[in-house]
Amino acid sequence: MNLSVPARPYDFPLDPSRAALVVIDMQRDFIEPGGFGDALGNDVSRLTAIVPTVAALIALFRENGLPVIHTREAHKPDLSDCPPAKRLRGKPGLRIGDDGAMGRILIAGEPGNQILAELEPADGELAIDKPGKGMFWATGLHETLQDRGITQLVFAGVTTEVCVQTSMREANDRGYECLLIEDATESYFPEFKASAIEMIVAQGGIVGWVTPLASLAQVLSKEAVHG
Ligand code: TIU
Repeated sequence: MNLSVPARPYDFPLDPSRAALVVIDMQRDFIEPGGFGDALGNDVSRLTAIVPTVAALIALFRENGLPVIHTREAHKPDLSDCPPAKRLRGKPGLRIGDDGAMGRILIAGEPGNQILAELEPADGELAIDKPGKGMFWATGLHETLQDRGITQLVFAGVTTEVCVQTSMREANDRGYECLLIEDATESYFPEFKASAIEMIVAQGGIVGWVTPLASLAQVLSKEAVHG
């Protein structure tokens, strides 16, 4: 049964039996002071501020028995999955694989690569390492979602215009309906977040739908109460 979630550019027809939440890259290196994002000169406080909202969104899915998927932007320690075109774009000393304040930058298993403790994946939840900006590139995630009958993806995480938007666009091309929770995503650049949201909902929802957590929570909480 579809539930109508108030959203832009029009109501999102949520089918809880086919939906999953995807939390993109809420990892220490992008969000915590002293991490990679901070070292690049970004204001990480903008990203830290959404953590309670992302936690509430995850809790909403868990309470409703709906799947939650987590991603990390992570490369293998030997960098065999990091093309030079990606690695060499960074500043020397602050490149992927270099030693940072929280271990090697964007390398799987390093302290900075961990998802924030407050948002830790629960037992049984899928947590995938992705070497690209998008969550489908070199991850096998599409096949996993198809096996589970998932056709709708609700998005949260960072950053809005980079890994979140790329993942939504990749999802579009694979046939998923995408809903972005606007207060559970953030960018280091407020104007980029605002532009990304407008790009997503433009032209009748060319990339997908956007709504605040409260709109989704109101609909899903009613569903949890009334079944
Ligand atoms: N996760 C993600 O968005 N990776 C980035 O590198 N984002 C930036 O905005 N730099």
